[in-house]
Amino acid sequence: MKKLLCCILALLVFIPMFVVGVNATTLEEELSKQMFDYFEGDEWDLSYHPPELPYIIIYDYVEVDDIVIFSAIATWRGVDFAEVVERYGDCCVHSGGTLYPSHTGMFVRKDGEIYTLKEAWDNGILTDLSPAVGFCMPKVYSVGDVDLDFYVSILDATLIQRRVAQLGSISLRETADVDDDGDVTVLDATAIQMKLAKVEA
Ligand SMILES: [Ca+2]
Ligand SMILES: [Ca+2]
Repeated sequence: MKKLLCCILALLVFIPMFVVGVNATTLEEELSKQMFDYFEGDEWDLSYHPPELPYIIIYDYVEVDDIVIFSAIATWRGVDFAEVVERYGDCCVHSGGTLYPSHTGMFVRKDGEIYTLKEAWDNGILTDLSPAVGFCMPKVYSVGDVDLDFYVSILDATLIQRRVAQLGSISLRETADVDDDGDVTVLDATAIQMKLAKVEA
């Protein structure tokens, strides 16, 4: 009887872990497998860093309705160290000197098909990148997040006001140009304040 109780107890403890574990890894494994096929046609660049076995790294992913936004690389590909910032609506994607293709290594899966982020955006498959804010490889920021802490707060507006002429890094400038006019001005600080006021209202 005691044994039976122990077994039941063990099952109660392990079944949820198993179920959670399966759910947590399935999507990542599925994406890895699919991206291996996706990249397979590429020429391998083993001058970069020959891994013992070529594999796919899925860095970040998020499911939104019927699509998955994720970042991935194939380890057999060379890395582009360019600092690229691309804007998609109210978000900025900062390559941080990594990942390829499309400089950013971000993809969208819908109905089993893989699209680069740019393809998905240009074709209207993805119209809001904000669920991916907080991705770290590459980094995805909200426009207005001037101090790059992944949140838009009044501190970001203050930072612009204080340092309009001296915003240093390219990513800082990109996320600070809230109204997307190509320059960082006090109007961008105002735009952040208005945005925050709208959220609070
Ligand atoms: Ca911020
Ligand atoms: Ca501006």
